[in-house]
Amino acid sequence: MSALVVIPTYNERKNLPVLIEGLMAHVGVRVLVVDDQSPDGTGQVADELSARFPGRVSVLHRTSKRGFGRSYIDGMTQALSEPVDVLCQMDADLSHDPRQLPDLLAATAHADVVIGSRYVPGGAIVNWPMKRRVLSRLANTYIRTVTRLSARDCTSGYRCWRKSALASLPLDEFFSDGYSFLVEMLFVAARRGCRIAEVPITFIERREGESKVSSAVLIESAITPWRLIGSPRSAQKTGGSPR
Ligand SMILES: Nc1nc2c(ncn2[C@@H]2O[C@H](COP(=O)(O)OP(=O)(O)OP(=O)(O)O)[C@@H](O)[C@H]2O)c(=O)[nH]1
Ligand SMILES: [Mg+2]
Repeated sequence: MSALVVIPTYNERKNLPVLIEGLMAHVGVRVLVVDDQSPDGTGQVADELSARFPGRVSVLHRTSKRGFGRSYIDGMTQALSEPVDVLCQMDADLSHDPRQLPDLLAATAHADVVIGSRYVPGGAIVNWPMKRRVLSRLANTYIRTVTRLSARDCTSGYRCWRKSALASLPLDEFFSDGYSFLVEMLFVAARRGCRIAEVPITFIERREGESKVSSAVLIESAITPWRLIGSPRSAQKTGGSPR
């Protein structure tokens, strides 16, 4: 099975080489780094990694407005033009362990979308303060209640998609950017009949660099579930698999 992992980066120069090395240990795995002109020079570090792993690591240097969701839209659009079976998403901050990627990839045999989940049996979170744990739990309960999504971890950014499932999403119509971009992807996928599975992961709090979660991102997250159920897309129930 071939896989392409799309990784958005903003100021991750210390984390990215460790992550890429971990991913390169897996046969058939390639990486597309999507950098937003990081002031700390992550883009250059990514170029160096691309030279070190030719044909396996490529870099998209974005020059338009910075954004997590926007980076994924551009990265996924480029990735969809590549001949791969599975497209993956993960953070660059080493919160998502590259050693767990094979578990997610294997689960795509029976699902269109596989979530690396903190909230299924076997899942765990390392080094998060109680406040952060409570916030994440509350966010997931809120999202699940409003949107009726059944996944336990709707905000996890560690995911693998069968190419056909990702290709069926109208990425250019997405309106959200922060965490809620992840929720929007899942919501639209569920409405389109994608089969969603979760496999346990151990999420580790970042040790290097800074979180980019802002109050604007949190406000967007509170509004997005309502916006999703009110949008015409929520009526789209095509049924069956998108393949
Ligand atoms: N290209 C790009 N990447 C971004 C942007 N904002 C965040 N990222 C990347 O998206 C990933 C997730 O961002 P984090 O800051 O770790 O946010 P988070 O994981 O939601 O929050 P924490 O749990 O606090 O770390 C990381 O790889 C970031 O470098 C952005 O504006 N552009
Ligand atoms: Mg993070």
